[in-house]
Amino acid sequence: GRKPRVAIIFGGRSSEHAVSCSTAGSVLRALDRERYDVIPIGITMEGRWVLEKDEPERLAIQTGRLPEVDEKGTTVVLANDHGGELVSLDPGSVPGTLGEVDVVFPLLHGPFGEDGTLQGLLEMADVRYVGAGVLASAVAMDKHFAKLVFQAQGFPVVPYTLIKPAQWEADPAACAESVASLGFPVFVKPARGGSSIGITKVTDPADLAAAVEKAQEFDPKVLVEAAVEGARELECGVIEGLEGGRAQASVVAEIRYDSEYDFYDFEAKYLDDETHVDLQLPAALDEQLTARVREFAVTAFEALGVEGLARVDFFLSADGTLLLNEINTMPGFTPYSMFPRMWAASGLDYAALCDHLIQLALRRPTGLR
Ligand code: G1L
Repeated sequence: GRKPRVAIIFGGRSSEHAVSCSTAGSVLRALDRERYDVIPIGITMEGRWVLEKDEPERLAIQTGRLPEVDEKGTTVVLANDHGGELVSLDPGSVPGTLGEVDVVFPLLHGPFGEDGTLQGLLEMADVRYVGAGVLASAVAMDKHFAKLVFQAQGFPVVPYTLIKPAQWEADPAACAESVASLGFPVFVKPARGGSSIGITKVTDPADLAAAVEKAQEFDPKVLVEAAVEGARELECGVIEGLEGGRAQASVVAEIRYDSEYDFYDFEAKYLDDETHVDLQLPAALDEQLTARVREFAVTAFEALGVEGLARVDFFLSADGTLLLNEINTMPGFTPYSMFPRMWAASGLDYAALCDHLIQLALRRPTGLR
């Protein structure tokens, strides 16, 4: 038969537009054209869907230039494999015809992409897609709801308090008091945000208000988390098995920070020339602890009902307790990002990883599952 048609969707109305474009460049480069017909679809900063040229090089991040979806591209419409039209997001223009798409590889960050909205659109249109479904995407995206679900399922999490905009406005002193009960330092975070944007470590209570207001620029809902003293930060990659077997865990990695960086923030990740993080791959852990982390990662993946892939992040406290910090259903996905690197170290290289994810998506039924 014909080759499966894979639509890579990237860009989007997000602060991480350029990261998404560059990730799409890597995925485009990795896909075997003997096996797949590849359709690159960009979403412009304004939200228009356009057909992009298949030029991975153009999408790479180069010094002095951030890649971006071409505003002048032809508006596109997707169709599912039985002729149904997905959506015309730009009703004013005459769309180009794309034909059928067998599977979508969504490379979008933040609101309208990572949070389950694109997944919902694809579900309604009967189009298969790579990665987590609506519910798992939405829950994983919202650090507050993720914690509620983790706690309800008995996973230990880092103590936290939530600050909603109305509470902050009505009684900042009460909010500060509930934060103080966590003990300082704390991390102040937008509840729904990727890549550590808007996060501040607060050591002095006097700096709390500024940190909350900064986080509120990215999300009205703000989460304040205790800093776990002496904790090590561990990550594990999980992918669904091909033959319906249990999900698989990658080797475990540890992240350590240069003293001037308190956490793996956006700047440390993407903007600085030098690396301020020390990644240990595999992490120096004994066999038993490694096994515990991997087992825990798979259990958490299954408990949240994630499909496809996720990066599961932990804290290992000084007394040996493993705390579940985050499940990221759309982890950094360039060949240099943690998730692909953990899988490469586990014997699955970037191209094989992309291929595995597409095969999983192609085999997945549409509708309730
Ligand atoms: F489709 C997958 F595999 F589920 C997927 C989708 C998106 C994996 C990883 C990502 N990651 C990203 O899109 C990003 C973090 C690079 C955003 Cl720009």
